[in-house]
Amino acid sequence: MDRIFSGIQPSGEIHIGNYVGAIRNWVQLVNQYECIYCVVDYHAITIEYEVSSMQRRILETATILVACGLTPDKCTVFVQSHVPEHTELTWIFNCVTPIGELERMTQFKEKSKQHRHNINMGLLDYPVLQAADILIYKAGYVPVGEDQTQHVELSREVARKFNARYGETFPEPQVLLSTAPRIAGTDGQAKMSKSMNNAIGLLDPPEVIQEKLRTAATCPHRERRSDPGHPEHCNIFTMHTAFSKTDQIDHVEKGCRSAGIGCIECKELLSENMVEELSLIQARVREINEKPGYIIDVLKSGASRCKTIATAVMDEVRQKIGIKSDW
Ligand code: AQP
Repeated sequence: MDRIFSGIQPSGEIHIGNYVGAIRNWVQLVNQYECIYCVVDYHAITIEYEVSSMQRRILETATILVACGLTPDKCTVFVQSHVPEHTELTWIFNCVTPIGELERMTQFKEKSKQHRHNINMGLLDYPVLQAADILIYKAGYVPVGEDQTQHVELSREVARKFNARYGETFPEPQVLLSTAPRIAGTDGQAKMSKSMNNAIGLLDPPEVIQEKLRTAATCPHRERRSDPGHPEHCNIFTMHTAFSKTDQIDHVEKGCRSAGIGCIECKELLSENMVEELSLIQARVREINEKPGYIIDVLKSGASRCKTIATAVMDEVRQKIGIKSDW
C-alpha cells in the first residue's frame, strides 16, 4: 500500500479551508493508502505565538483531526516534535537545498510581509522541514490545499538533489488536491487563513457561522438583487460546491446566473448545510473531550509507530552520507 503524509499547524483555530482543502480529503484517503497525519508544531513556531497556548492548540488540533474521522484504527496521528528525526533530517536536507529556491517560495514572501519584524531563518527553512516530514516516511503522496503545492514541488527537488548526491533513497512525492483546494476568506480575497481574521472556524457555533456568512463577500460583479451573478467569481458559490448537495449546487448556480435567487437566500442555504456538517464534528469533539487522556494516548502511540519508521530511515541516511555511528 502506498504511503501518504500530510500535516497541519497548530497555529490557530482550524477553519473550513483547512477542512475542505485538506482534512476531509485525508479522511477519504484512509481506505486506499497507509496514512500518516501530523500536527506540525515546529512549523508553528516560525511566527510569533503565545507560548502558554501552544499545548492547548496542539491537543485541540489533534482532537479535531480525530473528530473528523482520522481515528487510530484507520491511520496514524502524531505530533511532529515527538519524532525529533524530522529536525535531524532537515539539517541534512539544508545542505542540499539551494537558498535561492527557498527565497522564491510564495509563502515565504507573503509571511515576510506579514511578519516584517520577525523574518527568521525558520520562516525561510519552513519548506525544508516540510520535505523532511514527508520524506522521512518515504511518502509517495501528499494531500494538501493549493497553497502548499509549491512546497511539495520543493520536496521533490530536495529528494532529487539528495538522490543525485548520495544515491537513490527517497521517492519524489506527488500532490493530491481535494475538490475544494482553495477557499478564500470571508473577505472574498485572501486565502482563508488562521492568522487573517477572515476564517470560519470548524468549532464556530451556528449563530457565529450564520453571522460570518451573512456579512461575507459575494460575487463582486453583482451589485443589485436584479443583477445576474457570476458563480465562478463568488467565494460563497465555491463554499456551496464544498458543503451542498449536487441538486442544490445546480439550483444556486442557475438561480444566481439568472438573478432568480438573491445572495441572502443563497447564503442561508449554505449556512444550513455548513452548520449541519460541522455540528456532527463538534459533537464528536465534545465526546472526545469527555474522555480524559484519550487524545494523548492516540498521539503517543502514533509517535511510537512513526519513530520506528523514522529511526530506520535515518540509519539509512546517516550511512549514505558517511556519518554512520556504529563504533
Ligand atoms: N483557505 C484554504 N483553502 C484550502 N486549503 C487550505 N489549507 C489551508 N488554508 C486553506 C490547507 O490546510 C492544510 C493545513 O494548513 P496548515 O495549517 O499547515 O497551514 P496553512 O496552509 O498556512 O494554513 P493557514 O490556515 O493559512 O494557517 P496560517 O495562518 O497559520 O498560515 C494544508 O494542506 C493547506 O494547504
